[in-house]
Amino acid sequence: MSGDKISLQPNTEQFELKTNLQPDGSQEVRLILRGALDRESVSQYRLQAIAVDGGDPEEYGILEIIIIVADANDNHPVFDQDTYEVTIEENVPIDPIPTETLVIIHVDDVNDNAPEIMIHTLGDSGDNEAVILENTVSGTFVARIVVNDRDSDDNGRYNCSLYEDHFVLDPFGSDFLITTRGILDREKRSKFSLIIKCHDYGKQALTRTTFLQVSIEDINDNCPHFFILI
Ligand SMILES: [Ca+2]
Ligand SMILES: [Ca+2]
Ligand SMILES: [Ca+2]
Ligand SMILES: [Ca+2]
Repeated sequence: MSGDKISLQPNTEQFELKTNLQPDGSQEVRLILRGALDRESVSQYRLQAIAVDGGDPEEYGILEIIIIVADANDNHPVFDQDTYEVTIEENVPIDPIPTETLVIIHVDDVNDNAPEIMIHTLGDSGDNEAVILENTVSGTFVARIVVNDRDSDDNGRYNCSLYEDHFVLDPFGSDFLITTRGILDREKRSKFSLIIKCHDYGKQALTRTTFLQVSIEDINDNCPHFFILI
């Protein structure tokens, strides 16, 4: 290749040819790598080293150069799905997720809320106090119990109970109603303190207890008695 002009085709940023004239007049040709290769961008280069002599007519020779870029483990793990779904329990701190992909996190419910109990009574007596007249029929409305449990599924399902012989608690839709059982006589007993207990159905069930004061209002149902002292 003495006296030849050698060029590389096509021109690339990555490669160039360097020629060194040897003592015997020949040229040593080296292919020099100028820039970093990225196999993920270009995995193969097809180049031609074209040598042209100085003759007339010019003669030329072509050397095909195929460069195959070997893989280096220079990438983070590649996700083979667009989205990943993982399940964690709520209330657990989430570690940073160390790569760029869409992660959908389903939060498993933990039973961390006890049922909340709200009592609605008639009149102005206040929510934890009901007033009913004595002698009203059995089944008279005393209070409506509204329960809310912020958890989901069984952790958020609930039931309530009431232990008091003179009153009964029944489901009413998702609420509960407290009504009288039998006829109440103020002259026998004028106040009741009802204990309402609600629990959820979580594996570790949570309960909440609240109280309702029921006052029995007097009506004039007793005639005066005469005591004759002899
Ligand atoms: Ca919860
Ligand atoms: Ca709950
Ligand atoms: Ca009475
Ligand atoms: Ca009375």
